[in-house]
Amino acid sequence: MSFEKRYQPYRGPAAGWGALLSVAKYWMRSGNAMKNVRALLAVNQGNGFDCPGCAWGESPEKRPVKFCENGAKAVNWEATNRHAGPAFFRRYSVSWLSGQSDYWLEQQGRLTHPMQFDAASGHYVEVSWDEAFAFIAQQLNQLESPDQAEFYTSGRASNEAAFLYQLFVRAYGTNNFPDCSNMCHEASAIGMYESLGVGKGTVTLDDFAKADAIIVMGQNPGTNHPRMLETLHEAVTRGAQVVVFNPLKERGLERFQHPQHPLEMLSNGSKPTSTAYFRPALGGDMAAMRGMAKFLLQWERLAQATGTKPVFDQRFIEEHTSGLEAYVETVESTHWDEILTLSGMTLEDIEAAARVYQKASNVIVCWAMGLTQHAHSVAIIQEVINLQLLTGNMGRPGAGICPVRGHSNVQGDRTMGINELPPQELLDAIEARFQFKVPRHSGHNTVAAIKAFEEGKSKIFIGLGGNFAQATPDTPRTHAALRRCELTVHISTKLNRSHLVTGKHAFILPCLGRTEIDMQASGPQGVTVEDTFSMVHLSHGPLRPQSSELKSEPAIVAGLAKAVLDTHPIDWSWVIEDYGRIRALIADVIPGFAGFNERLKARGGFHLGNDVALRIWRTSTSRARFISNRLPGDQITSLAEETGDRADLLLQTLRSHDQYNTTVYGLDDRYRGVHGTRHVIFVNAEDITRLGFEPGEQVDIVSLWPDKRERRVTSFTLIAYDIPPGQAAAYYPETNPLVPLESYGHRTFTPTSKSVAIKLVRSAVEAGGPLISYVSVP
Ligand SMILES: Nc1nc2c(c(=O)[nH]1)N[C@H]1C(S)=C(S)[C@@H](COP(=O)(O)OP(=O)(O)OC[C@H]3O[C@@H](n4cnc5c(=O)[nH]c(N)nc54)[C@H](O)[C@@H]3O)O[C@H]1N2
Ligand SMILES: Nc1nc2c(c(=O)[nH]1)N[C@H]1C(S)=C(S)[C@@H](COP(=O)(O)OP(=O)(O)OC[C@H]3O[C@@H](n4cnc5c(=O)[nH]c(N)nc54)[C@H](O)[C@@H]3O)O[C@H]1N2
Ligand SMILES: [Mo]
Repeated sequence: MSFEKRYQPYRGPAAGWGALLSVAKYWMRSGNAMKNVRALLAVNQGNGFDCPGCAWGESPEKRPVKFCENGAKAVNWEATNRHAGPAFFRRYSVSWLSGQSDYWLEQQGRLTHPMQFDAASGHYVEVSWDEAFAFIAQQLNQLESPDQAEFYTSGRASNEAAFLYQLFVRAYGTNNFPDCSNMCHEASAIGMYESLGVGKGTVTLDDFAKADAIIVMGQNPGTNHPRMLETLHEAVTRGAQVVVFNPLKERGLERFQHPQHPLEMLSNGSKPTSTAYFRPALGGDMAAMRGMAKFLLQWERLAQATGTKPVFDQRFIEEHTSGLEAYVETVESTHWDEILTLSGMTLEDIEAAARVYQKASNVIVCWAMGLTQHAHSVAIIQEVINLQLLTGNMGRPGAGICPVRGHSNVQGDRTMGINELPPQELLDAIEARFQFKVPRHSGHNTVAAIKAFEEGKSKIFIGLGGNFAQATPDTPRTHAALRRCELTVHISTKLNRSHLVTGKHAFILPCLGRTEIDMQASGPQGVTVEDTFSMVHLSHGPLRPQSSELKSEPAIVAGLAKAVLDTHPIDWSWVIEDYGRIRALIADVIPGFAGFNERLKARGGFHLGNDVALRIWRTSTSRARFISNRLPGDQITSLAEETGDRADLLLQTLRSHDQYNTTVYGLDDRYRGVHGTRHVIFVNAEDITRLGFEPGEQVDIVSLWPDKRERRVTSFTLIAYDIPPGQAAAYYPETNPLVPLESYGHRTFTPTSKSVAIKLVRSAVEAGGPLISYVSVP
């Protein structure tokens, strides 16, 4: 792997040879090459395990290879032969480890033993599971109120682990369930619930094969959902339209080389993955959709006047929707100049997009973080839905909406009840089944949890996976808040920074990963997950555990629960003997899971069903609702009014090709041409000149916010990049210190990671800083 710092634009297709080489590199680096071939071949297979990468679904048909480059990185990352055990922690103190990069920390390998922080020596020291559980239980039982503890979940946790966790926490007495979803697809869930009565995607993989237009908004599947490229590629090949809305020209959304097509590989050929590419302003998609709706309305009127084929689906609108009149009024009263300014698109582009949309009979709209991490994200999602309702593209084959989920089981975790605002029906069902008084008041989301720590109101943090300290906004402030805790506990596979941001007491509880055999009293256990398409299936790890001391996530949750609650409300040890017993409880409580154990026997699992797909609307009007929201104002201008200071640029924070959220696998971002460093900021060449800098120069980035706190990250190299003027992009989590804790989405509380107002300041350049060799864009 190259450590040379270099920028050189990439011209090849996505996937293909580059991906194959990269798979080989990570595979060799895992130190477990032979063992991991077996593991990789079991990825996403009927009898294998669910890829711990993204939540894209898999068709049940048999194929020898069902993983992608980044899935292979995730597997090799987990199934490494390196270990961070007791000897490692004797050698390195927490303060020494804190000086290392996130990349270095995760490179140290798998955690092998439960560890307890010893404040006197400043080291983590080995502890037995029983002692750990007893200590944590004593701390939890000692709080004045259960609401002083926060129970975080990251979306890799299985259904079985998540269900037990929520049962334990509710029986303990709180709904404080901050989770990664709060920072991710919250806007999709809120927007969709209100408009449609369902918070999940309405389509399955089959629908993609039937769509004649697929719109991909605010998403970079070439890196984050690589298996989706196959779907897009197939769509383009059969003549469907694939329309992209993305300010960046993401390589995977332009060309793709199929790594499993020998001819394409040998001829080094490639095929397009899109047919049209539009580049909106950050947060400009709502305005773009509004513009499209304006064209559709105009054409509908023309069709009515001339008696030609209608544009709207009048029958669907009449039978199934409410709120059309108010929406049409809103569309009409939105002025073009506002639409053009906010969307950052030309009238011609908006018309072209509307034309493609109008011509297609079946349209699917997909999206990810580019739509959900803005202040007005709920309104963006609802505008997408409004458009689909006008044309009846909802609840029929080949049409619908698809919020493409992030973590492999983030959707399942919500289904299992990881929710700080639980639906009353869920609480009723838990109460009826387990006969205890469940807490009814709402709990803390991620931002509220950080605030509660900061104010000293919450005192215990327990994390089921994830990397809370790094994934969350306002990093130094969040770290300070976590340090105020009495106790921090992390259930993890690998070392990360959250383990080093300790409360007064701290524990690391190491767990089995997806790739490993989970042996319990009744034999090896499988766990279940739910993908983006609401398919639920079993996952069985094929590899021997990395250490005999590891426990599974369900076993750790049950161990904690037993220490806190003994056998209330269930016999925690008994259910761990056979996870079928946990699934039987899930079947009793969670809608859609009746006969759970039986239904898992079907190849590829089973579909949970989706009311929208059946045109059943569980909304306040019992119909699909057009919801009219106002376009937001210009963010930089309104912030300038509040702060008296005008930002240079609007920054989006995103993922490189070599990372999984806060886990940094490597320092390259192949498709964006960056090698050997992550300390770069992508800015348009004109903006670089306008701001008085030169490409390749080092800058500090500061963000603006009314509270006037200093938020700064230092020494980022300026890359002159093909990005719309006024915008910038840089990697997460390095830029999280710039995201103010109070800058979150309206109603979502999702940090606005895709729109941060920033200024650039010349860095005091240190010798040996991140200067990189620079091949400029021709
Ligand atoms: N290999 C790998 N796979 C992953 C992850 C990973 O880190 N690595 N993370 C997982 C998780 S948890 C998630 S949530 C997903 C994330 O998947 P993505 O959402 O694809 O991830 P990001 O890197 O945040 O990319 C955001 C994309 O949206 C575009 N964008 C930003 N702002 C806007 C906007 O205002 N409008 C439009 N139209 N586009 C915009 C950016 O240019 C970029 O292409 O991936 C999942 N899969
Ligand atoms: N600025 C900015 N911030 C963001 C985002 C952004 O785009 N920009 N994206 C947001 C999004 S979409 C998300 S989802 C969050 C992600 O937030 P998190 O889910 O909290 O973070 P991850 O980096 O996915 O967590 C990685 C850690 O999980 C642990 N882990 C891995 N596998 C397992 C396992 O099988 N079991 C257990 N118990 N632990 C495991 C490892 O110890 C690893 O270090 O970040 C959010 N933060
Ligand atoms: Mo996510």
